[in-house]
Amino acid sequence: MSNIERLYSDRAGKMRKSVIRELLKVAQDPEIISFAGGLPNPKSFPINDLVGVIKSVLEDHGDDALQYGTTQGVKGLREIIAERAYKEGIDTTADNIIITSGSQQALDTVGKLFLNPGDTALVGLPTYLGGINAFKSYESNLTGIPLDKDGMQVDILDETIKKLLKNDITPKFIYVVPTFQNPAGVIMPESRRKNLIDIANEYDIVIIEDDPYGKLAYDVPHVKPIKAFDDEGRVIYISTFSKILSPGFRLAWTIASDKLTRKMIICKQALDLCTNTFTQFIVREFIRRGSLDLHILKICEMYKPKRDIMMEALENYFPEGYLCNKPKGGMFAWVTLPKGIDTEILFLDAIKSKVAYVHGKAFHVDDGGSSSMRLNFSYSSNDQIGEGIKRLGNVIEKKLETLTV
Ligand code: PMP
Ligand code: G9A
Repeated sequence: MSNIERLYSDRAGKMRKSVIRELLKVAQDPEIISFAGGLPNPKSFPINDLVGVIKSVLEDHGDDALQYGTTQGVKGLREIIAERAYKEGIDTTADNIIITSGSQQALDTVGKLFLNPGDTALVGLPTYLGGINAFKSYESNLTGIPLDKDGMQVDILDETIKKLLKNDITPKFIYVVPTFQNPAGVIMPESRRKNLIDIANEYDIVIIEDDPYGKLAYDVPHVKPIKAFDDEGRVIYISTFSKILSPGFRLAWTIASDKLTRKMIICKQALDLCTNTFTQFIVREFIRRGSLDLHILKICEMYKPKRDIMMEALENYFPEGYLCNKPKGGMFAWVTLPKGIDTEILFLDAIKSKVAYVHGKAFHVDDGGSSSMRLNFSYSSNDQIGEGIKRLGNVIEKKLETLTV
């Protein structure tokens, strides 16, 4: 009998399965209405347009599109991203951009670059669980900073850093999802973004700004990314085509200073040599034709009513005392239930009633979040949203009854 497990690294032992990835399997049951994964609506995919784009890429650029590319990524795509970033207030060039295999790869790269075993990084309470898992896989300690309705609370951040420094611990970076946060849905106002930069400057640490949802704005004007206020080259900005076009392409990008970009390119080389060249050419052509901005408008028009339907259904079917801020953009509502119902336990009943969500603990690096749940509103049809929230409301009502008897 082999005992290969004894040969595993310490690191492998500490890696955690992603609850979201596990739930994707559950959600494949067609009877289940899934509010679990942060999936775009498949009806939004611009399949007809892409047929034409892919044909022209193969005919006009087949030799390069099917070849290995540089680690940094296709220059034409990086140039277009730089132009688009400039319009959002980030003054950069193609040289400071790396195309990554999803922003998940960028998060892993950041972990690889900064985290020794035992190092500390600061993350939101709650925060994106794929970030937690990527940083944990480098055996780091993650310290949580609570969020309020404006995102990460910078006064608590400042106090926490001071305390850590007193104990001779220098946190390596602050990981933040400032715009339509995953999972809490909140947006950080400009003044707080500036405070965050001031704190990072004061303690000479890095900010990892993860921004997949910034373009999915339904009720608020655009807020400049934190990177726009970064005069010292300490923000690594990450964004992705996953939520604004297609996650299947696995295309995202980083924007960082020269020296950080050089280092991240080396970190990436061992991961995949280069990002998928074919999809880079496809997306470059799609944007060049002016199709991406139209597509973003289309998905915002599709998702905003879904958000509204979910908010209304929550009001109709959830018991009194639940808490949920109406998200102004993105893909998620964050709901906290009354009477300390444990959403991880409740999940078993929810699945029996054919409805899924992600329980709140999955997004916490402390033991918080046990009575919260994250509900995705982009993936399901409008009818499914109403029906799914009704099912979930019933499941909660039943649980409340057992708690009161
Ligand atoms: N960061 C955040 C905050 C996310 O929500 C996601 C996907 N849900 C990712 C990173 C990873 O996205 P991708 O790898 O598809 O770009
Ligand atoms: O499918 C994934 O793992 C990406 C989605 C992330 C999320 O649901 O937050």
